[in-house]
Amino acid sequence: MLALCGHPFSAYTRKAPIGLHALALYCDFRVLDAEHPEHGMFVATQAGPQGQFPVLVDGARVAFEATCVVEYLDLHYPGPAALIPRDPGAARKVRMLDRGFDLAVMNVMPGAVAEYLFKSEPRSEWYSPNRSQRDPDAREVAEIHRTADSRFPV
Ligand SMILES: N[C@@H](CCC(=O)N[C@@H](CS)C(=O)NCC(=O)O)C(=O)O
Repeated sequence: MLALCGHPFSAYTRKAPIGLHALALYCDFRVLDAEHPEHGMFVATQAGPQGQFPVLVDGARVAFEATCVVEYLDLHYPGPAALIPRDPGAARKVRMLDRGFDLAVMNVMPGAVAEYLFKSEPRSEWYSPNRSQRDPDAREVAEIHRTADSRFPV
């Protein structure tokens, strides 16, 4: 049985199910939260050096990195439509787009989310339930959007 460890508010966790849906695969969702510390412990200790999510669990095998989860599904559970083009040249273009979005856009957007949700505190404190909330810094958010737009104009 397939299981996906992640959190519904995590954009990368949202990316992995695109492959699951496209291939019509059922997957158990293991949410990382205070009520399921074993899920967080699994991700932190068994699934990649960074302990990040999403993580796909397939029996004894795990796949981490959202892109690799999609590739894993395409490889092991191929459907009628390929998730990654079979033609190597076309696949390269898709991978470049994927890397471009992840490394040029997705890496700056969490700053905007953090502005809305949290004070500008050290990362380790983002998850503190005792943090106080405030209005986002509009200048900071605008700067983040400008950066993302300039890197990947759409
Ligand atoms: N490069 C990773 C990034 C995953 C990522 O940043 N996950 C975030 C949640 S969206 C995370 O694990 N944050 C907690 C942490 O970094 O400790 C991927 O593509 O899956």
